[in-house]
Amino acid sequence: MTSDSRTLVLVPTYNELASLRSIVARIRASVPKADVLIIDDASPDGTGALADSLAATDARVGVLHRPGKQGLGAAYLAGFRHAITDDYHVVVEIDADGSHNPADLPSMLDLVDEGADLVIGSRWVPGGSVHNWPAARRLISRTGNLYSRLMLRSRIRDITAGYRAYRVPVLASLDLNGVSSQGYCFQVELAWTIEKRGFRVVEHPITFVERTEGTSKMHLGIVTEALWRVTYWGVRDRISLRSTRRSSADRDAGAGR
Ligand SMILES: Nc1nc2c(ncn2[C@@H]2O[C@H](COP(=O)(O)OP(=O)(O)OP(=O)(O)O)[C@@H](O)[C@H]2O)c(=O)[nH]1
Ligand SMILES: [Mg+2]
Repeated sequence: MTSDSRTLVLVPTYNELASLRSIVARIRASVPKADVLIIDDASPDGTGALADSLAATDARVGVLHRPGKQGLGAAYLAGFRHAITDDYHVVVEIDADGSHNPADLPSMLDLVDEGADLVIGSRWVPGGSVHNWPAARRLISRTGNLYSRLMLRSRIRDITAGYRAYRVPVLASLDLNGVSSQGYCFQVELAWTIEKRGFRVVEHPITFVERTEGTSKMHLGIVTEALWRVTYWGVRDRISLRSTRRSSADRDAGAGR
């Protein structure tokens, strides 16, 4: 049984006029009891106006207009605050470009019902796949995930994935004001923080389909942000682990004297 009630599906948009109507219809069909919040950063192509018209004809659809493009991370943080304030049980992240199939949502929500704190729609676990990605894009994703896993000592296979369901009280327990990364790195930071806190992270295999409409907002800055932040966190954790070990060894030696 899927409890899609008290679920808020966040759909961040920047210039997604071509795909927004279809993705919202597919989400509504897949999880009819869930609410949908479109978070638009003043898209110049009129996505915000389309979002308003979708909301005007469907009480389960709402729109959060933001004054300008501030990045995916900032858009999602605004959506999370909304989910916390309005007392939702589960909050979902999904791209507006059709890369994530809303038909996966009932299974992902079932996993939350069964006890997962974070469910990641994963391309890189058995059963998961990617359609229509050039070899270079696959390589970036696979290498970035492997590097993050090793640096952060994480068990998550697709830590950069943007298709997710979070248990809202878990998000509420985090210091969201302290989350500062933006693109893929925003996803890495949140998943890693949740995993480190000992919450239950489950990966659900999905087929990711490259967008066929609109243009990607991915750029080199997003990749370099992830690279330097993951490196910084990994090195910082190793240094603090080493100094913790050293001070407990000193303490033990002192006690043995
Ligand atoms: N509100 C808001 N949404 C954004 C922003 N940047 C990206 N998005 C949305 O975030 C989702 C993911 O962005 P994409 O451009 O598809 O990025 P991607 O999926 O990493 O890259 P591709 O695989 O090339 O499509 C889409 O729904 C975008 O419209 C932003 O600054 N603000
Ligand atoms: Mg995309």
